[in-house]
Amino acid sequence: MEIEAGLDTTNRPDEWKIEQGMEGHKLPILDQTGSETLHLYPPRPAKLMQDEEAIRSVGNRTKLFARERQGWKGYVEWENYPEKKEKAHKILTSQTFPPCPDFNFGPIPGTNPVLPGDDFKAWHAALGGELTSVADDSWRTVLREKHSDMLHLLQFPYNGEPPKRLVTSKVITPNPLHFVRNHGGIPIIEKDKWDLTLDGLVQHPQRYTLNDLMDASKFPRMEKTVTIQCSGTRRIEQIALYGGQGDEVPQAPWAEGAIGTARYVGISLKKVIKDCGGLISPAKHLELYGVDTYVKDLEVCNYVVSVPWSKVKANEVMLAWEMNGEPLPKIHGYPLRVLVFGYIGARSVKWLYRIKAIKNPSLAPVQSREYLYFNQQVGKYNQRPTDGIQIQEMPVSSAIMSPWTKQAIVHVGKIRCKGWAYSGGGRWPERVELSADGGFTWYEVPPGNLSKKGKWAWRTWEYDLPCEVEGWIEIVCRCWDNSLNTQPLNIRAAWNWGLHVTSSAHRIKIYSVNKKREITRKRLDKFEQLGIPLAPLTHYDAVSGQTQEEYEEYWNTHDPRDVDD
Ligand SMILES: Nc1nc2c(c(=O)[nH]1)N[C@H]1C(S)=C(S)[C@@H](COP(=O)(O)O)O[C@H]1N2
Ligand SMILES: [Mo]
Repeated sequence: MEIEAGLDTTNRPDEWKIEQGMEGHKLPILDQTGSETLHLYPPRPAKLMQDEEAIRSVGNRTKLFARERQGWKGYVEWENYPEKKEKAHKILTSQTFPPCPDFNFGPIPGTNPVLPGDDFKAWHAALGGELTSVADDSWRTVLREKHSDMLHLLQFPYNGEPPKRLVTSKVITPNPLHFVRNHGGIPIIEKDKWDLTLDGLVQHPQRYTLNDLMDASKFPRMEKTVTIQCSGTRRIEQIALYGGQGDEVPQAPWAEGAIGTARYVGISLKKVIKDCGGLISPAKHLELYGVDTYVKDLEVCNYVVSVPWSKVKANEVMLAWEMNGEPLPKIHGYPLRVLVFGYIGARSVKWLYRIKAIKNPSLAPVQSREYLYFNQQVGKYNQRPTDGIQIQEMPVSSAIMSPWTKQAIVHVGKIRCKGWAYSGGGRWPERVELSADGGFTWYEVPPGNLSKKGKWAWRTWEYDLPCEVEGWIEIVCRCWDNSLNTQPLNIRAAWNWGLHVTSSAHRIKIYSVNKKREITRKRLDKFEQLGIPLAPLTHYDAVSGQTQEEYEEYWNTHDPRDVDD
């Protein structure tokens, strides 16, 4: 075939990037089911549609989705009103919304907030009523309660984590730096207007005010140091390896900061159940209701999950009103939240208002359709919720907070490292190990370099990792817990479509510049004399490592490069 040079092109300007897999969201899917391969391109966004008549037929939204109770700003009760849920669903399905950016396969914006959450904002606006101002109110609460250096992964529903340097700067995470994971808005609840309903399969259903629950003569106080870890922690490593489910909210692109540790004060849920006369058969689970509104598959609900009674019975489920010596911040569930020790963060319901004793694990979407851990060969086109393991106890994991991947480090034989280690289910880190050679040889972090043990808490650590070599190395961190569980050695081994529980050993690539070596030391001195900055690593500087005389002198005194025969 003759190829003519010409100006006409059928390429798109980003052809090369697409061919190199750098714009995965623009790739056609190849359909090879027939004799010819078909290219299935992502469709252009269709024009937005709004069926005004259908929306109007639902009725007055301000009345329909009104605040259920005075003093509970941002609260719409959905679970008691199936017909209200249906109407909300009709509103959301009678129109289309602008598509959201694909951060999972495409580029992640370099902004803070990283993602705006436009779809959730649009859904809230479309529903109206009490939800109208929730997005703005929530952001105001973030700005009021959170550290100004927080990395806002998603503006609404708010999801944010501290930057690496602040994740482990304290063993107890200061409240403004504790990560936040929300599925909906942040309700603003007046403590004196709040109460908790306990119903379902209990002998005597009850309502409790906060003062009732704080009555120490009735419910003994409990004070615990508890680490909350989101199952999405370190998700970005799975995303970087392979694209997974790209749904914006459940899949906030967390790094290592979706974990935090605080000292909580409250009571054991078990005592409250006892106060209600105990469970009635066949109750085996407790369904926990949060005030906030969550939209899943355009269905609207309150945030609802469940925990098994066996966990409650062991006094491992706490109702807490105090966090690090302060009333619970609004963003963390004021006035009362649940803490399920050693479980995935998703069970620790914030803005708790109802507990219902039930027979089986909750059918609510967060419990039954999300936070599921699938086999690696289960993905978008062959997934059924019943195939996933319901994530409850968290496995052992760890992370290096310093240095960062792709950093160059000038050192004299040891690289200063810092990080955290955690294990769920009442197990705790016993040993943290670091490798400077990709996981072949392991150094133990001296036990004295780990923070104190706690049954339900992480341990922070630091270590000067010996490193003799120059060049790119991979530092790996892994933890062994007290049951001798440890972490899979690579991401692929634990990769899953839902991008949950990135528990593999944490790997970072760093460039080692070892000043203990004479050649390196001399060369660094030369760079300094010439006033050439060290960064960036990959910049070429025309400074030879040898003078012409040194070069020639070498060949005069050594075997030549070439041989004659
Ligand atoms: N009511 C309510 N409770 C909730 C959530 C939520 O969206 N709504 N998110 C859960 C998830 S997934 C996690 S990881 C933790 C995070 O707790 P934090 O925001 O206090 O760090 O809260 C859990 N409790
Ligand atoms: Mo979570």
